[in-house]
Amino acid sequence: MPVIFGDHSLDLSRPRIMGVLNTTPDSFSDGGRYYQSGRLSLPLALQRARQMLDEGADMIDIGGESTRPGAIPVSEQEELDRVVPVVEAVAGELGALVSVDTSSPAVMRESAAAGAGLINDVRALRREGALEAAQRTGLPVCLMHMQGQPDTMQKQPEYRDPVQEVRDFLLERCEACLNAGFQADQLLLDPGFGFGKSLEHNLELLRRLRELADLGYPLLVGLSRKSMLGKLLGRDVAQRLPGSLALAMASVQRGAKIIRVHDVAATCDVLRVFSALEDQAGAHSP
Ligand code: 8Y4
Repeated sequence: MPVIFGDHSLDLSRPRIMGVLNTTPDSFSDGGRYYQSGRLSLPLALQRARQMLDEGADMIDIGGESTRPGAIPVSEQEELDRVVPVVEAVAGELGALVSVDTSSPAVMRESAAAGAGLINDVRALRREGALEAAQRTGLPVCLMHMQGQPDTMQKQPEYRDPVQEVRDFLLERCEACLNAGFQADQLLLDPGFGFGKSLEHNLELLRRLRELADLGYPLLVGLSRKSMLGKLLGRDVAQRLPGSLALAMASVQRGAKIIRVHDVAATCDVLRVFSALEDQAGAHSP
């Protein structure tokens, strides 16, 4: 099942890696990594993108808004200034498939013009004008579930049945997209691990991920280094790689097709082991 991402096509019959590239100065896990003298450095961001591609990333997710509680809100202009040059360079100079992590219609439009191949919206195109803007780009979109708003979503997350609520929400957003002119093969779904969910909610969503994979849309998951690992293991963000790899394996075994990660080389090994187990022949080459 090849999926068309702008100028790129990706076969999702085996799971793929999305490498995270944060252009925010205040991201929890890697904030400000590509800043020099208080300014985003395009060469540093490009170097990191190139490294992730060398390590086996199939696409690079570029974001300019931090969604962590307490993060400084970013203006649309600031987000454009951060994201669009990086999208243009990673897509243009490196020829890579770029996913743009944004909820802003202007960032969607300008990133598509700069060569992005996927819109990754943690708000599932609910912001004013986003549905229309995304549809007009012609690009596929990843629709993510989030309960509440970034600032307060982890205060008291509550569900009767998290899998049912996430499924109902995602299907409602699919319906809105189809009504706005998207084709079904342009939609990807994501349960939004950590976005308004307790540890138990996250674990149940992962345990029952197959129910979401069975909806028929490719499933994207982001579990890398997240606080569920902090809660489960009592480790800070720099010590979460083994836990992240366990979650990556668990998610692909339950049908996830794109894994959003910070640690590309290590996750690539996990996917190679998984694919070898799935395959009847081949796929064991180094
Ligand atoms: C440590 C590291 C602690 C990372 C928290 C985090 C997702 C996503 C994010 C996701 C999709 C994050 C943009 C949050 N998570 N997009 N974006 N799915 N589609 N937190 O799960 O990585 S940012």
